[in-house]
Amino acid sequence: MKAGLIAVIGRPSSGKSTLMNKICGHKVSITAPTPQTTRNTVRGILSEERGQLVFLDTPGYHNSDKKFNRYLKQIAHSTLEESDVILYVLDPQRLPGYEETQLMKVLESSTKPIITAVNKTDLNPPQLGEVQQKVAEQLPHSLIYPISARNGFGVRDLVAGLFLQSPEGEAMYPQEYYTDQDPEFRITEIIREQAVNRTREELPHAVYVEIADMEMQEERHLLWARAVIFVEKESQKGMLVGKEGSMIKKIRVSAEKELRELFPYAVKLDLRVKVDPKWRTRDQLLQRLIH
Ligand SMILES: Nc1nc2c(ncn2[C@@H]2O[C@H](COP(=O)(O)OP(=O)(O)OP(=O)(O)O)[C@@H](O)[C@H]2O)c(=O)[nH]1
Ligand SMILES: [Mg+2]
Repeated sequence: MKAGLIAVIGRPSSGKSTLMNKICGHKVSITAPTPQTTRNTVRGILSEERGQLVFLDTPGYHNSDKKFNRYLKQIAHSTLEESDVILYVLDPQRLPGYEETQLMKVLESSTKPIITAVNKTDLNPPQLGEVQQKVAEQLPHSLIYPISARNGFGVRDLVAGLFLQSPEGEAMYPQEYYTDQDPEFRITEIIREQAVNRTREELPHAVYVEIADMEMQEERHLLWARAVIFVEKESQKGMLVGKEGSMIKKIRVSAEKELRELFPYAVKLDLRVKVDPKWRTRDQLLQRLIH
C-alpha cells in the first residue's frame, strides 16, 4: 500500500485548490478567480485500493515584503519540509516570470520528488509548449503532466504518477475521510467563498470570517451558527451588505445551500458584517488563520 503526503505548491490562482478538489472528488478547498484565496493549509484525502494520498493545499506563494504575505510564504516552506512528494501547479497562460522562476528555484533546491501539473490546458494557451520547455529546463528531475483541473483532462495519469512517487506505508486517515477540517472552519470558508465570488476586486483580501456562536439543534436536525464577516473599510461593508441587505442575503442563502451539500444536516446562518481596519496585521488573528 502506498501512503503519500503531497504538498500542492504554486503561484496564486494557478488552480491548486481546483485540482485538489477534482482529485479528491469533493469540494475540500474554496476557489475564486482572485489570487490568494487559500489562506490556511487545507488537507484533502484520496483513498483507493492502491493506497492513500493526503494533499496539502497551500496558499499561493507571493514574493512580497508585506507581513501578511510573509506568513503565507512561511507556510509554503514548512509544508515542503513535511511532505513526501511536491505537486507543482502552474498556469501556462503566460511565460514564467520572476516569481514563477523564484518558486522553481525553491522547489529545485528541495530533495523531494516533484511532479509538475501544467494546468488550464482547456484554455488552449498558445505558449503551452514553451512553458513546458522552461519547466523541463529549470526542474530537470520533474515529471510534467499537461492537465485541466476544470474538465479533468490528464488528471488520472497525474494521480497515477503521484502514487508511483509516494512511499509505501499505512493509511493516515480512515477510508471515508476526504478532509480533516472541522465544521467551524468549513462554514467560515464557504461564507468567505461566497463573499469573495459575489463582490468585486477590492474585497477578496479584505474579508475575514469568524464564527461568533454555534449551536447544534438536535431535534431540528440543524446546526445554527452566527458568523461575523470582518472587512477593513466602511465602504466594503456597504458592498457586502448591499442595497437593503440584498447582498448579504444572497451570500447567506447560497452559503447555506453549499453547506447543505457538505454536511449531513442543515446549517442555518446568521451573518453580521463588521469593520475592523486592523484585522490583517493583528498577529493573534493571523496565527488563528494559519492553524
Ligand atoms: N479554465 C480553467 N480555469 C481553471 C482551471 N483550474 C483552475 N481554474 C480557475 O482558476 C482560478 C483560480 O483557481 P484556484 O483553484 O482558486 O487557484 P489556487 O491556485 O488555489 O489559488 P490561491 O488559493 O489563491 O493560491 C479559479 O477561477 C478557477 O476556476 C482549469 O483547469 N481551467
Ligand atoms: Mg487555493
